[in-house]
Amino acid sequence: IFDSMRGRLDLDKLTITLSGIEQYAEQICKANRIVIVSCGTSWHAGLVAEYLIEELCRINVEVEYASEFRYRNPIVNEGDVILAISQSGETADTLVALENAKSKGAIILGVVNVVGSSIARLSHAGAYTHAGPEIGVASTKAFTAQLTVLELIAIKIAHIKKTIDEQQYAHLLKELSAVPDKVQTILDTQLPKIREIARKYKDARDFLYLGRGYNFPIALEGALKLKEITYIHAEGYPAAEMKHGPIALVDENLPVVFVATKDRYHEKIVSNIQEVKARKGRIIAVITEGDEVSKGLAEDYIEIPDADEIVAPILSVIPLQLLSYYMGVERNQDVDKPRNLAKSVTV
Ligand code: F1P
Repeated sequence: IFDSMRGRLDLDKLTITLSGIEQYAEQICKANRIVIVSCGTSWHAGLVAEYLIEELCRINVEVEYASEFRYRNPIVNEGDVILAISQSGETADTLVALENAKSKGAIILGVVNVVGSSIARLSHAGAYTHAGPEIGVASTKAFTAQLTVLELIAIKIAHIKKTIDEQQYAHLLKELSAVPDKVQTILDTQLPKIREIARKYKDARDFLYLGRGYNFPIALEGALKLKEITYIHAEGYPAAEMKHGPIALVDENLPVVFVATKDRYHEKIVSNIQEVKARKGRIIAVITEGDEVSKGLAEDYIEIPDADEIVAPILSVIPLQLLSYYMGVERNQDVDKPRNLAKSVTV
């Protein structure tokens, strides 16, 4: 299931696939809001996109579960931009939600993996993720490809809208171009450690995943991957929400995974780590290479290369995907075909 990580992200190809979106750039720039509609892992990619588009493009974004948006009679006006994210392009809830919105005059954009799929055909414009077929049921390389394409869309729209200047534009594209080598660095240096951590915690009953900002959806995705592949109960939360409930769960038996790479929230997440440590929680942290403070606090840590916080989620999710993968392997579970899950939910 980790084929994509053995390959390389092809930025040139992805840039070309954005041409469909660029044709609608004017309408997107003028839109009062963008509603992102998706399910599961694709919904988590949508949350990252919300943060990106609001920050870089200054356009209001709402992220909806397609299964709710489809049934709850939402307000959709002519000219609204609805952005669907789907690996399969066949998810029934996403498809019907889009058909409803299209009938009300919305512009439908799709970020889809499967070429020629129903959602791709229904969209006015879109970008294919071209991640290739997923071997496993749980979405992994599709997610990293979705994040990459969504980053490109946000950067392109922001550039056209002039909400970022030339210098920022060049900087962000350069940061994205550096992603493949940084992914390779993670694979070259961290695999034995991730496997060791998986072995150590494979019998835990529950896990908590915490992150802030761009890493908050990554905490949700890490928890989802663990549930899907290992059947261990896991919850993801924004780190600052911990004190509003989940902190009651923390004791010496609870592994708490912090996605704590260096970004504008770093000091705050370090204090969240300290709060968990004070309650004897077992801290596993995904950190930026050389972050000695976090290393000193965590029981176990996985290091990833330094990156702009905007592209960091593409990197920070990889150790979490691998952690779930190795835990599944250690527990003798079929990581490619977890029980009860369907690759594409068409009913
Ligand atoms: C959404 C999704 C996947 C998940 C599983 C069930 O599908 O929730 O994220 O891994 O396969 O469906 P999609 O709309 O992205 O194809």
